[in-house]
Amino acid sequence: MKLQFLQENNIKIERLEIREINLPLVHYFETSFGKTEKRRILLTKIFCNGAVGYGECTTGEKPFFSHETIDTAWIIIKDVLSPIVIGKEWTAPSEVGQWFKQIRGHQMARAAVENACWDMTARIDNMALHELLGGTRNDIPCGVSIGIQYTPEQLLEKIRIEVEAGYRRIKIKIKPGWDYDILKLVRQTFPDITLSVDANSAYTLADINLLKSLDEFNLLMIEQPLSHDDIVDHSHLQKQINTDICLDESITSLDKTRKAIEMKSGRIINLKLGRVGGFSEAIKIHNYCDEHNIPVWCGGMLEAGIGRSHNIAMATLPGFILPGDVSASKRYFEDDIIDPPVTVNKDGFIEISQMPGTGYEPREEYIEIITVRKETLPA
Ligand code: OSB
Ligand code: MG
Repeated sequence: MKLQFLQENNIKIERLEIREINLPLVHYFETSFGKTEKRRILLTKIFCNGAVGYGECTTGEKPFFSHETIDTAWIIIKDVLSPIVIGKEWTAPSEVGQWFKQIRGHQMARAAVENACWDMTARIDNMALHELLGGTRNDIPCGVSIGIQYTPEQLLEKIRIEVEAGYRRIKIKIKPGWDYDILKLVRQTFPDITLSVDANSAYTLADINLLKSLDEFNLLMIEQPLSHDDIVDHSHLQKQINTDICLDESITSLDKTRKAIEMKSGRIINLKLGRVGGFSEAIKIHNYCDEHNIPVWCGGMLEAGIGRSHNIAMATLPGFILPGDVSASKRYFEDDIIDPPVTVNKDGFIEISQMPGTGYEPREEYIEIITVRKETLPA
């Protein structure tokens, strides 16, 4: 069935649909760069010969995590990516990413299109997406990322809920003024949990003493303490602290990953599918880290169900040995856009569906209801 389709019809995008949906978060999410209460999410859907594929763009609403926003991604997909891909045939979805190589930046926009091509290929091949990617895990370990709260008590309560739910690693967001004292309190209350912190670039090397002081909390890692595009200062910092640095924002490509590892800018990589431009680049980075004994884990961007299901598929690759930030749908949204929603078992694992595709089907009617704009390309 697979070969027949591929031999007789190379796959191509006949039509590309982009839409924006709005989804309120069940609880606001605050990081050092700002607070999000409602998600504005760009979804892609591609069509070929009656087959479809879905993608989700992982941009934020504002350019605070990276330069991209949902609005820049909309323009890039419409004016730059769609003219490149529409009508052009491919035999493997990894080729699509190659066509975008000439584009500087805009990885999340590229990923939203490339990942839809992988999604469609899995459906056409009647194969599980994780299998198409080369994944080997039957379940994936999950952690949670807990934002900055109004009060320390609120944070402790959130941690308690997630620990009791079975999550295998707790990550809390830190920023100047919400760091040492908060961690001291968290550690006093939960001496044994696997704990990490994420600064989202809130510090500089001038904060070296504060960053050194965090060594006393036995953290699994400190994520992206310094500038969003830096690997030089992180390398200086890693030499001076015991806690493992994990790079998030800085890892935008395989090339950047290689340089960061060569410079010893960190010892762990948070791999985000959108931030690196899609599945092809993510697989390359995974393989590179695996060969260099650098543990990777799957980061999150407050994704709705389509992006979440793609993250889950990616996290089945063998090098994803640490718990990711991919957690249950209900932690984010009252009503996720996929059926079934993502659930996490009491031991803190997501069990991998062996169904063709992702095992999570987009709820078309519901998606239509929460759509605020839509365009079909070519126009
Ligand atoms: O730095 O990992 C991050 C959310 C939005 C932008 C950046 C980050 C995050 C998270 C949340 O930490 C991860 C999630 O639960 O999806
Ligand atoms: Mg991060």
